[in-house]
Amino acid sequence: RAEEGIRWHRGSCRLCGVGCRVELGVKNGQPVGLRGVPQARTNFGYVCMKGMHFWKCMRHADRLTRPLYREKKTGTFREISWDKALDIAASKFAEAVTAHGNDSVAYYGSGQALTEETYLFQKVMRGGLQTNNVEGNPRLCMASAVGGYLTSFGADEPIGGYDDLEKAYCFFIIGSNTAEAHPVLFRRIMRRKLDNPEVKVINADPRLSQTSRIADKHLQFKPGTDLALLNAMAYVIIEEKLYDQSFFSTYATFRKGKEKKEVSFDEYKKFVADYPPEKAARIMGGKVTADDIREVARWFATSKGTVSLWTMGINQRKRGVWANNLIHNLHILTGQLLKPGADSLSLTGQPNACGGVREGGGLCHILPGHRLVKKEKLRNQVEEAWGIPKGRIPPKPGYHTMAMFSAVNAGKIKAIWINCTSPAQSLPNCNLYNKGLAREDVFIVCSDIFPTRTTEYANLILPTAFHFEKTGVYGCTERRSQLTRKAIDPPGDAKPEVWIVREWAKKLASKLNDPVIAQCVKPFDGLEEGYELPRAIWNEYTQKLTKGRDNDLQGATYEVLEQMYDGVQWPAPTRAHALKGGTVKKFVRGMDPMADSEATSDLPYQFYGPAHKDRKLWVWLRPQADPEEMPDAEYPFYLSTGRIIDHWHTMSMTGRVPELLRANPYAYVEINPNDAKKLGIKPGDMVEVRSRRGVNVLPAKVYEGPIEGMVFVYWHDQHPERMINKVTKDAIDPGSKEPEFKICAVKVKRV
Ligand code: MGD
Ligand code: SF4
Repeated sequence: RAEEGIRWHRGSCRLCGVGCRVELGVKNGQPVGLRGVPQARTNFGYVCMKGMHFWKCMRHADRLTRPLYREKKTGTFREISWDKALDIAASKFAEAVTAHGNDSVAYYGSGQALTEETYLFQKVMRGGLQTNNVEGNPRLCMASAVGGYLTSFGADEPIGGYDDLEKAYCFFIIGSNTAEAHPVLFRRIMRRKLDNPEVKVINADPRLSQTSRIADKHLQFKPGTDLALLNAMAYVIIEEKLYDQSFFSTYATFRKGKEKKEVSFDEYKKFVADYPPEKAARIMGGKVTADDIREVARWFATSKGTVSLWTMGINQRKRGVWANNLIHNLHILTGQLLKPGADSLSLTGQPNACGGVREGGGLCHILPGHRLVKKEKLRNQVEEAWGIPKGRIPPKPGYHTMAMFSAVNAGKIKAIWINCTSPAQSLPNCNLYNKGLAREDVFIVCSDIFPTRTTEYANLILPTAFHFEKTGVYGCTERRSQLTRKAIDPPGDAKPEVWIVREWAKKLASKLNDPVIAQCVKPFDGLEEGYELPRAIWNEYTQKLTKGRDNDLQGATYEVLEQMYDGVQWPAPTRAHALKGGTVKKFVRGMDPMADSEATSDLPYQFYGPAHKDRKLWVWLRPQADPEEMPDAEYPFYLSTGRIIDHWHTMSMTGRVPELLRANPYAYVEINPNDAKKLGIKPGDMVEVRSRRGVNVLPAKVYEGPIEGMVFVYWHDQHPERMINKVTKDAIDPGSKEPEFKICAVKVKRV
């Protein structure tokens, strides 16, 4: 009877990158529950606790419902109409462009915005306002994985997907607390192991986490030493001849240095000879022995199928791209790739970091369809698709995230639109960048569903529709695009972003007297915002800009996505292929239509990715490299930060769900019992965690999680005393520009 009158609306989960297929229950126009979809191959009906509860924040009293404006950041917000709000936003951006040039404006978006939203924002910024200052928070999580895939496999995004989990015999989980950050996938790994006791799980992580608890071997080492581990595993694979010579001599070459110089297998062997397990174990410290390294290398190489899984412990590092390369190396050397149950699978943090941002042109150097900004031919293809003059998109990539907020600090950016993200809390060393956000000469628009630490710096706050209050596509970890249809109305005057951008662009066009800006949104004029508008945007993107690209999505129309229980994995160039679910494994002839159409030989695997002209996989010579900031006499501890199971990022959503807040109401610092004893810290004592940049005061959790000499704090808490990004360091990977959230030096004392 409780089910009476409830209609269930299919969509995907709002939160993490697993992309669970769910249904929202709606009764009398209000959300009343959420359940998994048993037919969905992403999650087989399971959802985790935060996924199950997120709908409870949909009607929270804090929801933003009217546009709010204040001239000065010290002033008080007042409600204004949409017309007035968009007029102000257009005037301020137009003024900045006129007075300071096109690169004085910027868009900073999110791997949680729908693909249609990211696509339209970047179209107006690049094609209309002629700036590539288009960035997003995936720079903070996925950029190193992108760099790794491009440099190792020649194409971004993984080859396989979740299907491999049920076929794998060895899981190599490194730098990922899958149990808490990707719980439903972790359940699949656990199930696989419980059903098949011969399956091995290796966990490589400086912290004993919930994930480590199912590991056959947990390698616990000093933060920042896993490049030595990965090279030492390659050493064992070579020493014991566990490699698959026929695989790598057919499909791979060996590369080194900035010049990407090709070298011989012998030279690679010489390089790896510098990492005998005994030496690596000494570098890694902790409890790792040479025998451990030998054993895990054997498991990895000799299993019938090995899947590696990693996230931010590898990506958020000064040498994140290198660490990604070294994982891929192991797969290429051993041929643990492309066959069932074998893959090098980077897990995405956010629900649409792959889809909307990596594929849709949401970063400063890429255009939709994995096109590089700096390539004229590719820019021209986009200009042609948009019907705008050739040469309209500038050739220079815009600011990457940390450069963008440094430019805000320096007053070089005069107007910035922040959508679906809260950099005032999520940027490393945030105190420094918040000074820029506070500048009166920087006009800030925030579009969000709730007030956040970032809206505190805004001039204009625009209330947006939430998930299930609008229609659009998310693309999860495994190249899978899933449609969520609008099921309920947003509260008050909140509007979908696609409507907001379209109306803003029209006003911009008239203020700057520029018909090309109007042209960017003309194809969408007059379309109803709940379904027709996002569908038209999706059509333009997929039909005009993915055709023939490695993420070809032409077959995945809204009509097809509505029919599919769990969406479509690209490439899906035709309707027929999309209706079969798309491509489970890229590059495999007979499975991937592009591997067939792009084939240049009879070989079963065809690496058609755009970045490697030789159409080969590349094994890289990458040395061990220390983090930017090492502990020293003054700051003797490593600090690491990450997620916990109950919360999502800045807690703007999960912090407003009573069940989740009760489960974990505030951040604490995890400290190893031996360190706690030395410092006289007992459980629950208030502890100061201080770096060269800032300080937090938090209760202590004395726990054998972090290795000795390391402390861990979850980063979700918004409280000014417990916002750990005041303490973290803004060092970045020189290749991917991703910050090293995972490692910096701190001192710790009881207060
Ligand atoms: P979120 O809380 O996900 O954090 O950091 P953020 O992106 O800043 O912000 C999403 C915002 O979108 C919320 O304010 C929410 O209210 C709003 N929102 C929800 N739905 C909608 C919608 O439909 N439309 C609009 N316009 N807004 C909506 C994430 C970032 O943080 C990332 S991606 C990573 S990987 C980093 N991880 C990390 C870490 O591991 N450690 C530390 N110390 N810091 C980190 N920061 C990074
Ligand atoms: Fe949502 Fe991720 Fe949980 Fe699945 S695992 S229900 S996608 S938060």
